[in-house]
Amino acid sequence: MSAAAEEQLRQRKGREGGASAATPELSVIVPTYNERENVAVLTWMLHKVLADVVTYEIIFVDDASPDGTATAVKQLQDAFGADCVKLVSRPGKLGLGSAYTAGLAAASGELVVLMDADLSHHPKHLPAMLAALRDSGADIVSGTRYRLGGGVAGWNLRRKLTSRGANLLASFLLGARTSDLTGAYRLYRRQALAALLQRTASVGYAFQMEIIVRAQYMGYRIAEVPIVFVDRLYGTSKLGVGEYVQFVKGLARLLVGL
Ligand SMILES: Nc1nc2c(ncn2[C@@H]2O[C@H](COP(=O)(O)OP(=O)(O)OP(=O)(O)O)[C@@H](O)[C@H]2O)c(=O)[nH]1
Ligand SMILES: [Mg+2]
Repeated sequence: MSAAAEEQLRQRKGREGGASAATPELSVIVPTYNERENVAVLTWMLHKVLADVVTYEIIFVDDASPDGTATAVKQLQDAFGADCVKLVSRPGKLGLGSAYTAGLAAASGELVVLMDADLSHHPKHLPAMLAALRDSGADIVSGTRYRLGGGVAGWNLRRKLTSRGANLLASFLLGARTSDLTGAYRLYRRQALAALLQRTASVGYAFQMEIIVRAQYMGYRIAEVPIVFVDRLYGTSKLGVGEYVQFVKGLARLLVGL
């Protein structure tokens, strides 16, 4: 076992009065498609931030990335231990929604965070998100770019306006109380996420919107924590122009279907 994995195990045992920690408190689900350059940095950052705060596992859900992301994750398993870094390998690019479901099936934590691999979702926000869940008794903590203290770094004005406009339009039309409907950085109680994934059908940004609007309509308590979203440094976006069409379709479906 590596030194890092031993250290995590030691800290888990320390927090739990020596009991073995077979079940981590937190599962971090990270879908990946061509994120070879990002997975090691993300794993290291998560370890630095979480080791003293919570017991955790990281679950990468990789869709046969041609760049060899899965091989990079396997190297991380050697370094951090296969109980700390898990890999769910799927045969091809099957999309984000089903990646979250596959990740959840492999997760053992009572708390589950969904985050992107590209370092846009900084692990430093996790302690505040965990504290907000605990203190407020919420079922979901949504990272928000659109409350005081939150923001976006590295986007041009057009992308900022598009995102803000889409959020305001959707909030207005759907009566949403959450400020960031299209963000993907969220912490869930496991049962809430399982129930929501079962019912959510949209893809892309509309998926993030549907899940949080459904959560509100289903009566789940939602807290918000400001996050600063940083545009990806390495790799390329998987979102194209079709995303706008999907968003409008998803919005229309929610308007008639909720
Ligand atoms: N497993 C899996 N992961 C995916 C798929 N599509 C995207 N991802 C991952 O989902 C996360 C979000 O995708 P991004 O391409 O970063 O989308 P985005 O953040 O909206 O756009 P950019 O940051 O501008 O690239 C990243 O970790 C991707 O690697 C997919 O079909 N399958
Ligand atoms: Mg991204």
